[in-house]
Amino acid sequence: MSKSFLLAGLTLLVCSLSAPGVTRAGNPAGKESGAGTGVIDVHGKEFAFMPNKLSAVRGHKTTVRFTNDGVLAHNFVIESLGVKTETIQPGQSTEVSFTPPKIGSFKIRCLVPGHMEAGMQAMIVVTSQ
Ligand SMILES: [Cu+2]
Repeated sequence: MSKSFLLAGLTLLVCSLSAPGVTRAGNPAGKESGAGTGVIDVHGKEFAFMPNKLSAVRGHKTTVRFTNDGVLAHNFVIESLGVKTETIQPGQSTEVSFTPPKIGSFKIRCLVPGHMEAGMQAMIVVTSQ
């Protein structure tokens, strides 16, 4: 008698456990559309970029929105891809758009003298899809 009672309890447990999973699967996070918009938010300060590893897709237009969270002027440069923002002051933002023509890993730097050497560098990985 206790065995069938346990079985019923287990069945109930399994049903209640699987139900939320079904709900989640039917409701994909609609806000997570980074791949579609191609806009990457990058923040810079002394002396780092955040995030310090970006990704992009070859042949797909990518926009970087660079915000200066620091107390010095900074810029965002990917020399290998010909990408360069203006040097912006603390609290400012700027955007740069580009379409990576090749796959690979490319260095991102701040070209204000001394900043890259102090650690203000990052990477962008361009993949084929
Ligand atoms: Cu800098």
